[in-house]
Amino acid sequence: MIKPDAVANGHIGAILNDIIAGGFKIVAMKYIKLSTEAASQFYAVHKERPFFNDLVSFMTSGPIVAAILEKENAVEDFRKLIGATNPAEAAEGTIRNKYAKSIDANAIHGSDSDENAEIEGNFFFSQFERF
Ligand code: DGI
Repeated sequence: MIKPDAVANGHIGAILNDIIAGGFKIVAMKYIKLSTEAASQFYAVHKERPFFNDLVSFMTSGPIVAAILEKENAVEDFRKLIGATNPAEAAEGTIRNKYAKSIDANAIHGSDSDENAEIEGNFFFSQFERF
């Protein structure tokens, strides 16, 4: 997901360029705005955390780009490409280092396992939306 801050700041094109240059193939993509219910479901794993309400209101504050990406070793390589959750700790040249401003508005989301990539892909896309 390209998050609302990165969309609002005009970084969709630059981020997609970095993703494609990183060797990822776009299998599915859409431009949507999450409802409170959808964002709460997507981040349900964090529902007991103190930042949950802020996270949900941020994720529903504007449109996002959701995509399914394909690559050998995709999960690990994508997390390397996006950098640490906190942009202040994200390595030079990573997407969060270049385009994120804070830990809550951190520009991009990447799945943290193959299993979650499957679950999150199914959250956004039907079988007819993947190529
Ligand atoms: O997989 P990540 O997005 O890198 O990180 P995550 O799954 O641990 O957390 C999901 C999102 O929740 C993260 O992108 C930003 C937010 N978050 C995580 N930890 C904190 C946080 N937000 C705040 N304000 N404080 C945190 O400690």
